[in-house]
Amino acid sequence: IHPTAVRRPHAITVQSPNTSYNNEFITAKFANRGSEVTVTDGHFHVTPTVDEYEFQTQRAPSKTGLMMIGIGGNNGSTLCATVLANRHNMIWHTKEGIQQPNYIGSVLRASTVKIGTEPSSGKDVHVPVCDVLPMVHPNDLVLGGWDISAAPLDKAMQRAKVLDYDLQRQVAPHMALIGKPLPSIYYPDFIAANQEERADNLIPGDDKQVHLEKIRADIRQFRQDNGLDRVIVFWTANTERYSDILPGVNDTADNLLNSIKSSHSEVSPSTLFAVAAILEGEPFINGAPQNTFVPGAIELAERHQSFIGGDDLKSGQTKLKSVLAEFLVNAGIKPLSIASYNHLGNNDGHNLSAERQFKSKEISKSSVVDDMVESNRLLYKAPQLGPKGVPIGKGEHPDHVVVIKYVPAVGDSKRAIDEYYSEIFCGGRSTINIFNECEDSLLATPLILDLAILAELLTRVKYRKVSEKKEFAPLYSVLSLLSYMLKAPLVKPGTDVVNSLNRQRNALECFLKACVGLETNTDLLLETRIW
Ligand code: NAI
Ligand code: DG6
Repeated sequence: IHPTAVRRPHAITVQSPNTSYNNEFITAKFANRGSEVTVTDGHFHVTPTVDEYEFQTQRAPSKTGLMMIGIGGNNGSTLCATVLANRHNMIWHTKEGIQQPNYIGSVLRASTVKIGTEPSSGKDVHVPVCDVLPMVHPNDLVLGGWDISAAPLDKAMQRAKVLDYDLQRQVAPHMALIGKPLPSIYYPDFIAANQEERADNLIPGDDKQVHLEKIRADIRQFRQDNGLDRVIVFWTANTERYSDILPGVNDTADNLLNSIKSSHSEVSPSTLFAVAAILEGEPFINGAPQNTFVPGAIELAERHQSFIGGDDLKSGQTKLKSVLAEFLVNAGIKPLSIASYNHLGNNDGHNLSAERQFKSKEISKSSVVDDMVESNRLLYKAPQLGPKGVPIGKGEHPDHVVVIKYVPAVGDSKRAIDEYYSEIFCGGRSTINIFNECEDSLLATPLILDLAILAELLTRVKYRKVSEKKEFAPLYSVLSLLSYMLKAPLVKPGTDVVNSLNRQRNALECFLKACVGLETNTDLLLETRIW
């Protein structure tokens, strides 16, 4: 078995008065340190702050199902086939030789976190991220979901043309057991017209309230049939166009529920699925870029204390962009333009060749450098202030262009080309060009697994502020801790989006460690700097 797929018992015990264990829970005290800054006459007054919290994590992972909307697509079918290959420890032949299944590309299973140093050698000790807290093993996820295409999963896998033939051959009988996806809802106005011929597996009628009830019943049935404690509902279906945000329609939870009752045309399939999951108390994650989480959906999640996360899986080009842009800006170099081009030939590319669906993707791919630019007003001028000190526009910003083209011949193998053109010392210029070629669905699948497994974990974590002496409460509904895997992270309304990949990863690591009472990351390494 490949090390990333090995099943380990929970491997860490923290010996500290701040951390306690019983059969049911891990409870840990955590000091949340920060500082408050006020500015007077250009002078910054900084006051360190500290708030004491306690985290309580239920130790036993839930028996978890993953219901994917779009299960018959490239991501959905690849995820099912690779989990099955891992579960049955299949090996297959490729032109390179014998291949073993693994979970490479999963942050949880294939990357590590430093938990301290070994006293005698002073060497850092790293463990897999999934060992910090008890998490669901991906092999144990019960898989199911919906698709507007009736192709059974073995045929859907063939259609996707992602996996080697020898693996497809072996996994096909297992895929056939998952069978045909559940019928889904199809409102043609939301995805590209070129998808119509796929739509042969539909919940009949056009009554959106009836559709909502049917999706809710599907979730309940899946939970019951498989004896599940938790179902993660995941949108990995086609990218939809943006929904218009209309006062009285989708701006509040009640308006959204009424709009579903009256089958308002601006309620998208993805929002309907999100509402179904929220009302069932199950986490919903949006792996595509459209604005599924209209304000009414966010308010509904808050009202039901259900968990939501999104938007849009961040697999290759955007991940690299958030790293490179941060590197350049933090090095004091000024990107003047970032021009990103990609072409691909899978069904996602076909759908994105339509203008309105491309627009959704363009928006999510474009926001990724905003916080880096905003953090450095030495390089980029701040926006001018209007009346009452309100900023006008976003201020100076690099030119940022995103192009996507559909080239059927290359299938799932996406080509991404990026040019970073920057100002350097005393008027100089630097150009960095990147060419990346990758199997899109093989990058996306581990992200879907990580998101589902983290979402399940976060439903088991509760917190309380020590000074308030209240009961433990669930985390806030919008799971911004999932940002590392998402291009346009959804965050608590009114709070800033963090795009920096390093900061996103750091937040996740710090949170997991805080839940077991370990200090947050520090690279101070004081002992190596002093006598
Ligand atoms: P795909 O086109 O192969 O699969 C989408 C599936 O969704 C299709 O089987 C389609 O029939 C189904 N579908 C469409 N509307 C539906 C509905 N209302 N209900 C149920 N099923 C529906 O696309 P792929 O490559 O699997 O990507 C899925 C989504 O993930 C796309 O929106 C894509 O933009 C997004 N994404 C993919 C990434 C990747 O690297 N593969 C990365 C980032 C996002
Ligand atoms: C072409 O842009 C298709 C898209 O679905 C991307 O493959 C996907 O959004 C991943 O994008 P990125 O920028 O994370 O590689």
